[in-house]
Amino acid sequence: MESRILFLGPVGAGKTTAVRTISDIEAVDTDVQASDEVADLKRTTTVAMDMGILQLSDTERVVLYGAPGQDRFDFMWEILLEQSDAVLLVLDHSAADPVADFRRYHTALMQVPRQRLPMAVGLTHVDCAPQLPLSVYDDYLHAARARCGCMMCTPPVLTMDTRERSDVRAALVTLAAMLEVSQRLPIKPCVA
Ligand SMILES: Nc1nc2c(ncn2[C@@H]2O[C@H](COP(=O)(O)OP(=O)(O)OP(=O)(O)O)[C@@H](O)[C@H]2O)c(=O)[nH]1
Ligand SMILES: [Mg+2]
Repeated sequence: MESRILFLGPVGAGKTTAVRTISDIEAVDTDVQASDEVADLKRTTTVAMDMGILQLSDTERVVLYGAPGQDRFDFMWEILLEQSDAVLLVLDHSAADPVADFRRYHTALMQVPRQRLPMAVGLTHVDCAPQLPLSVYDDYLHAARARCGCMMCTPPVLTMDTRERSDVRAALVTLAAMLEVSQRLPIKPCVA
């Protein structure tokens, strides 16, 4: 059996790192030297996609896709979402306005055709913003839950350092459980 997970989120959140960290094969990436404002953040950036494979057993594997974070490549989202069974929204908690990033990506994901994909949020770089409590996302999540409490509209939020295999694995286990539930209990159309 094969499941396909997409890592999606802003530039520098850690999507390529996550795919590299957990993949059992050498991950394929399309990173190039960063230019413009991205170069201030990091050396390279993804321009098309990342791909890796996590082999769980002889018959079970997870195909891992990483999307590019730059807005100018956002046409890739829909192509990759079409190929995916579940999404991990990877957000940099130390970014200038991580709650706005959460709102922007979550709202966009709710609007794409395969909007009912199981989704979880992985907050990275928490170590870089020790002063910022994780409760900053509460108001947004409470408002989302008031509109619709289904597991896609109100996704579980985890912290992760994408350089750590155990953290990436924990996020994938969460998504695998959500996928299993969504396959056994078809999700009712939600109101959001
Ligand atoms: N301090 C810290 N660094 C992290 C953490 N997670 C990832 N990183 C680092 O942050 C950087 C993330 O870079 P990428 O993985 O290329 O980011 P990306 O999301 O693929 O970015 P684009 O392809 O440009 O959209 C890497 O240098 C990682 O080593 C974390 O939790 N804490
Ligand atoms: Mg990348």
